[in-house]
Amino acid sequence: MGRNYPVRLGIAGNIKASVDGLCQVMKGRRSSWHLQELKALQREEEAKLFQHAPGFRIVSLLRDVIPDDTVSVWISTLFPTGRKYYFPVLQQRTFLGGRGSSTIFYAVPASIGAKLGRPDRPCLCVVGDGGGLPMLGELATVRQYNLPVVFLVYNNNGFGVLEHYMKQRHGLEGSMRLTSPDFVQLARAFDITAKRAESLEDLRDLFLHHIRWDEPLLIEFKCPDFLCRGTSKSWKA
Ligand SMILES: Cc1ncc(C[n+]2csc(CCOP(=O)(O)OP(=O)(O)O)c2C)c(N)n1
Repeated sequence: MGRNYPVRLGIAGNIKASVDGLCQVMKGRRSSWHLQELKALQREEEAKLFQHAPGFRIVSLLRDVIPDDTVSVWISTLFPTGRKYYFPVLQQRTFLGGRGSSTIFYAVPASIGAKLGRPDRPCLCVVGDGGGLPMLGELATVRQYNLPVVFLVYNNNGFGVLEHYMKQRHGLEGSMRLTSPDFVQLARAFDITAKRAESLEDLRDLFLHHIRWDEPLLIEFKCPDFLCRGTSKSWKA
């Protein structure tokens, strides 16, 4: 204890007994946190995000339309860059994403593993065209084993996150563009049902009325660029 982090109060013991003991100690003490104030601040921040960070609206929309126990697997695409902060996780072990170097090729295979691990839960995989395409050969596996993962591919024909940085930091435009395929046709080539959404309304409608979570499915989301702009940095501004 104390080797990796300095410790102010070290407790070594059986977890249950220790937590029970801590509860006894804390009982009757008042928290110095003002929950009402914090809630008000949170609502204020969210209202700002709704106005200035359209990506936040997409993340919120997804939270609204997918079942609470959906296991969602993400890579760091442009719109979910704020997912770590703004996507409410409602049940344990339902939120997967590469941390640290945030590898973009993680989500597709990880979602297959997640579905196999918890076949009883819906599974949503969120990828960009850049991070998704190199791994979508795995659709063959998805088809072969009939794995009902829903893939949401945000296709902006580019490494959007990096395009944004290149523009902001170096004044370079267009350096991160990609020629991406038609993902609907690509999925259909694997005999996987595929749909296209071109607006937030389309996306909401698809999730509410056309997704049953019991078959492999791919949605290509071709959201207008301006709507999906935003990085975690600008979102917090
Ligand atoms: C394996 C790996 N290579 C490169 C990167 C650097 N990287 C971070 S985000 C990104 C672009 C992702 O593009 P895309 O998946 O199309 O999503 P978008 O940013 O367009 O929303 C890249 C290349 C990474 N995180 N992991």
